[in-house]
Amino acid sequence: MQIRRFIDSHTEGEPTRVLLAENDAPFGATLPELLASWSREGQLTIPPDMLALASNPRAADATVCALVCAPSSADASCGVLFWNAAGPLGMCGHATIGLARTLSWIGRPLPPAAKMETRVGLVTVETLAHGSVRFANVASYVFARDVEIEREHGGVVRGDIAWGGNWFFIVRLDGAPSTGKSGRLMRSLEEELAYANSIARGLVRVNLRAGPENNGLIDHVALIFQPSRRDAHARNFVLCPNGTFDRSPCGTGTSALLASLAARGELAPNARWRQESAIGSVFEASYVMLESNQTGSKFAASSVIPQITGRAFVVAEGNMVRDAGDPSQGGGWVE
Ligand code: PYC
Repeated sequence: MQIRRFIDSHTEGEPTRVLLAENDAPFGATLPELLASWSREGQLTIPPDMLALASNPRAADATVCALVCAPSSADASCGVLFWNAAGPLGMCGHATIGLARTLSWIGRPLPPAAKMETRVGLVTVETLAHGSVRFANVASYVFARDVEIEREHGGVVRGDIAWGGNWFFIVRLDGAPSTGKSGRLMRSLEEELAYANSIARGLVRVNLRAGPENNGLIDHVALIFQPSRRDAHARNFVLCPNGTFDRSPCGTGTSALLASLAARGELAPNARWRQESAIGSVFEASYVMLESNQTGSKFAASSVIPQITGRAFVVAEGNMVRDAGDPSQGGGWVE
């Protein structure tokens, strides 16, 4: 697959790069066809030249690519595959918002209550005024509560493992009732990055796995703090598998937190939750309980459907240039 056209946006500070075929059309392959062609022995691997589109020197290192393709389901408007420099993501909330905004910007707005097919399920997307987009995420749930992990270099942290379209290890540092401790504010980005990394390495060391989705890989860490804004309920710092932190409040991370709050009886269905990000931007969120007729063996009894609203802004568009002499074209810098 040759990628030329790209459109860059940011959602509450976090970059998205939308990849389209010629004439701004979706790529012709359906999402399952694309997944099959990029999978070996059931393992999805993003080709190196595609990973290269989400990393230095072609993109900011926090970039998530959103490749738009044909849906396989009749009730979906498009399919989308998300990845960052480290590999495929399941869902990506900020990039869903960025994609919807980008499609409006190129004159191909999604229909009202459009369904988008992702590799982990259908999401429903609503384009609102002033750059805002709302989406209803895939069913989100808590896999395990109060799991203790030894951090790299020592010290034990306790967290919930929850699915929000990616797997998260959620560490509450906000002094919520469930922790019984007084909370704290976020420290510097460098300190929280080091702290989150020590937890991520602790998870890898014990090879802790979650439920069946995405092979149970717990590849995101969400630290939850007291908010710095009076109009937010909590602030987060989300470490992504590419080693960067999410500048937005993280759509899938907020979804996982909502599932945890719901499971702990700390947030009622339909109650408003304002999630502040590491850089101070905000998503507005709420959840409904998953209707019982949607409950299958795949979902825990207390699954929720999170609904998240944020703003995205298009910042650049262009064409990728391939130079056969460029040592970085296959990803990274290859001597
Ligand atoms: O918004 O879900 C999200 C997300 C995941 C990784 C980066 N952003």
